[in-house]
Amino acid sequence: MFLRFMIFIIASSYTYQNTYSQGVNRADDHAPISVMGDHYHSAGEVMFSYRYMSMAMEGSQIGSSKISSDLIATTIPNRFSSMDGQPPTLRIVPTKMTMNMHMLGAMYAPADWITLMAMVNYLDNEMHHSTYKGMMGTTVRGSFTTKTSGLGDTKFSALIRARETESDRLHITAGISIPTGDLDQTATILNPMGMKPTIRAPYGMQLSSGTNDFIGGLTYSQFHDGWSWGTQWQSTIRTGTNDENYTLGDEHRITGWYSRPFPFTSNFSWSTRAEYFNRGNIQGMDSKIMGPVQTADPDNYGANRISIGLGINFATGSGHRVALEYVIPIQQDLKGPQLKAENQMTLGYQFTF
Ligand SMILES: [Cu+2]
Repeated sequence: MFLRFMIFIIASSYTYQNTYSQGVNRADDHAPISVMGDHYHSAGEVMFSYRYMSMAMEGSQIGSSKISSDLIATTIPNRFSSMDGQPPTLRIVPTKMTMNMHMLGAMYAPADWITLMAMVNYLDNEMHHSTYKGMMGTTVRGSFTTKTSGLGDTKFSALIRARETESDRLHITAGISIPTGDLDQTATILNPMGMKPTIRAPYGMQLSSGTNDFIGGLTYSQFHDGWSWGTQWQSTIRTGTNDENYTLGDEHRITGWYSRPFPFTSNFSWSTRAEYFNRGNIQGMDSKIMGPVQTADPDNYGANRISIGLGINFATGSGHRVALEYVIPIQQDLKGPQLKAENQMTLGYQFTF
């Protein structure tokens, strides 16, 4: 019995050591699944991937303080109040939002030093609102849900290998996001007077930035026996102004993760991760987006967020990978009122050959 146990231990740790150098066999060879462009490939390799990301938002904040729907409806000024029929305060309040994203990706390395990456996105957004009755007071007239969906923006990047040793890697990401998504999505709302007009959906429900955006980043990862870690900076810089006369805020992310293969098998690994995210406000304005609602104000989009994530990666060793990561914000500072993030789940499948 004891002997059999010892043989098992030795055999397992032998396999463990054997698959230990970085490569397709080690599950933590890739970063947690929500991290984009985290790895490159060897010359001739092709990878296809599918990711599903779902983000939930609920309740509003100004800065880092929560604010109730009643308080928004009775005290926060409506920037369009000087226009005909517009109430003085924000009488329509978003209560909840879910953003679902399906991402199809392809990677190909024409040479060891460069990996090309393309990604197509399909977005599916849903926002719930409460509408308050008339110009003042806290009587709720009703609620309504708006939905938008369709193709998002398409991204092309080059991942350039800057350093690779037995135990660490560094690469540069340079890419562009092409505005293939729609900027003119509409939604039927319930207004404070009880009418149900169909109008242009707010910025956060549109499917595109409408501009060509530059993507830049750096990724470093280091591998040890029994653990690995990595860090990535990535920014999206908008260029110019879109057809509807505005520019979304630039986005910056800095993240770091720590991963460990499971005992006795490097096919599974788990990870913890921390991320800092910053997004600027919208510059300019779409003249068709207006109303007594926080999402119609381009000044309510800036955000600073610190999140932590827990993930699991599985690699078969024959080129298939499945991974899941769950992320929750631990601190957010929002230009607002703005809906606060509650959680984000990403599930991914990758196939390399
Ligand atoms: Cu890949």
